[in-house]
Amino acid sequence: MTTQVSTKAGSSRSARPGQATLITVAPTGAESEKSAVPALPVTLDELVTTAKECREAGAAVIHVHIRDDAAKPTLDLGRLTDTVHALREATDLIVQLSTGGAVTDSFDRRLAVLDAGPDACSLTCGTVNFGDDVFMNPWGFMKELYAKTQTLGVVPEFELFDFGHIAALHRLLGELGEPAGGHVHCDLVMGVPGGMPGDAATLVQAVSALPAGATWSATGIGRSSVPVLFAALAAGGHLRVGMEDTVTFARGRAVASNAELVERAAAAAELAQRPAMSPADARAMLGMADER
Ligand code: KMH
Ligand code: ZN
Repeated sequence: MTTQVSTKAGSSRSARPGQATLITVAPTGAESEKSAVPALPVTLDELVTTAKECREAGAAVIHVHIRDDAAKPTLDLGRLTDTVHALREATDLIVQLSTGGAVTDSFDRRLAVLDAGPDACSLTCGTVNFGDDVFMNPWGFMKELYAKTQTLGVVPEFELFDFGHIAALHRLLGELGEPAGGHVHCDLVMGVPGGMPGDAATLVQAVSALPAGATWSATGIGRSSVPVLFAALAAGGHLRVGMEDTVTFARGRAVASNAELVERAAAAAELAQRPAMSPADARAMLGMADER
């Protein structure tokens, strides 16, 4: 594994021509209501079915938020653990649990997510206005969460909603060292009301500020999902798509399933001559051990 962790911005953050595209699916999130979005997978059965369909369509990673029996977001540890096992049983996808949860979740609950034994987790690198809410990620919490990923060997994906988050990522790596797996992988989350806008110029600027040697994906929220997808491919990045980020496939047309978002991403990646990456190749890229 060629690994370079640097706290300085540098070059070579883009995929080589012909290198495959890592596609992450984020199927559920914590924000949409099942009653408003009936296609949203909220039960374990629905999530497993979605995972299989998305794997078939070209996803290599699944970013997981779960719901309770009333379809409300939960970080219940037993449910999270069962979910990790069920997804592993049914697919070879990399299972990445959200440590962001919902804006109402406590720091303690968010830290405890790692005890469910996922392959990977999200780790947001700073607080951000989040629509009418605030998504809290103060420095002390970030550090504690990152240290726990290192102790448990869970591979973090650094979620970057704004430019200050990139500065905080450099600081985190400088103070605590390299992540589990030794490789830095980031996700630019663009177009959140309160975060950086989802457009090509912003994406290029953000990528140029990432640590040297880092790989990155990007996702655009809502109407920025398609422009960010094409900008990410053009700039040599990887992709995240899913109903966590958009519930509209095209103007006036609701998303029918997560799989159709993955299919669209895989088709665009194929056109860009960087076809979808297998989970095994994604594990190698991220410095992960083989399937657990
Ligand atoms: N639901 C958002 C408040 C993550 O998964 O780590 C946070 C979020 C980020 O979705
Ligand atoms: Zn999430």
